[in-house]
Amino acid sequence: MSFNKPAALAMALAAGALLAPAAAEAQGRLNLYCSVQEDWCQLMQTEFEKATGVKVAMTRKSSGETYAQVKAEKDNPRGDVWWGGTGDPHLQAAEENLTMPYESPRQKELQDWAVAQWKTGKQRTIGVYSGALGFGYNSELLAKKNLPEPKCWADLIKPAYKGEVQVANPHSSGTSYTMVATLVQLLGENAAFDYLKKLNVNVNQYTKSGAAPIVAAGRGETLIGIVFMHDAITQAVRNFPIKTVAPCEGTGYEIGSMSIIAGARNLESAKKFYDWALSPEAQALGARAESFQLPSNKSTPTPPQAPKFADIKLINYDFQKFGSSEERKRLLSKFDSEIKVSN
Ligand code: S7P
Repeated sequence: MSFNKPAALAMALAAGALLAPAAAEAQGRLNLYCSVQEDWCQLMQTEFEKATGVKVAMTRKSSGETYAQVKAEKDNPRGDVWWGGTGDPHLQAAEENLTMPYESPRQKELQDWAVAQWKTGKQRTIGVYSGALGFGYNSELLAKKNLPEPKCWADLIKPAYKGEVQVANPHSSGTSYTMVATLVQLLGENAAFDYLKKLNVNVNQYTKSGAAPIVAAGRGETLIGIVFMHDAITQAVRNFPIKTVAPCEGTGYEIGSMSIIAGARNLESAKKFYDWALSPEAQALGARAESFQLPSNKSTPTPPQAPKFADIKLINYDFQKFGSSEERKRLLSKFDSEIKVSN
């Protein structure tokens, strides 16, 4: 069968007219994997849509869970950008080439620690915020139970707090992996695992999400939650009776990160989001969502509620080592074999 020229042209134009809007739409989409708190994820989604017109499908999961999803989807990537969550699993994804190198024009606006993360991660991940690990407790419950105020990591394994502590599972949660890595760096590996065994006696539940224990503490469902300090502050700001503690021995911290997923189907939108997420305007959304980390763009005001890093004894967290695939896998499997998590 053959077409005459004008008819073929008309058909081609009609087909083009039908296809063009779909192609334009596809360019304006983004599949966002988000690992901070739901409120902040939703705000990032709606504000990015408003700023750019790009339509965002957002999925919120904890850091370890998102890492596992990106890995599982390696041969058929469904996500474009992974934004937020602790830096260690982002570094592991970078090492495993699950994410791709990118240099944002906004890089020069960032704090050194954010750029250091980019260098450690073979240019495949960058720091978007930072936060210190600690714990929080319900002050009303503490008074009711007539218990002393916990101030140190050493306090959390005392018999007085049996069944009173909640923390997340380090497989799913970046917060909890940060705790394991922090204790190893603070105490040495043998002493850290002895500590975790003793802590296990006091733990009433290992949650999936890192911030869940402090939400539970706010509602009186547990006395103590081991979390990032900014997550405890969020509950206090929401008028729950939560006191935030910077452990007396010292503590670790996170560089919350962002990565573009290798093979992203919406690469242009992914880069647009990445650049936007590093801007002072986008980073100020954290405080609007009552998330009080330190932002990585030097021009983003640090929320007044954010924990003061100068007042916290921070360890020199080795991101290279504890973000490496080998070390993360080794510590998690040691946690499984030595700490018998029953829930
Ligand atoms: O709430 C914010 C935050 O603490 O959550 C992130 C965390 O990785 C997500 O929770 P998981 O512990 O469940 O992975 C942190 O990066 C962030 O500061």
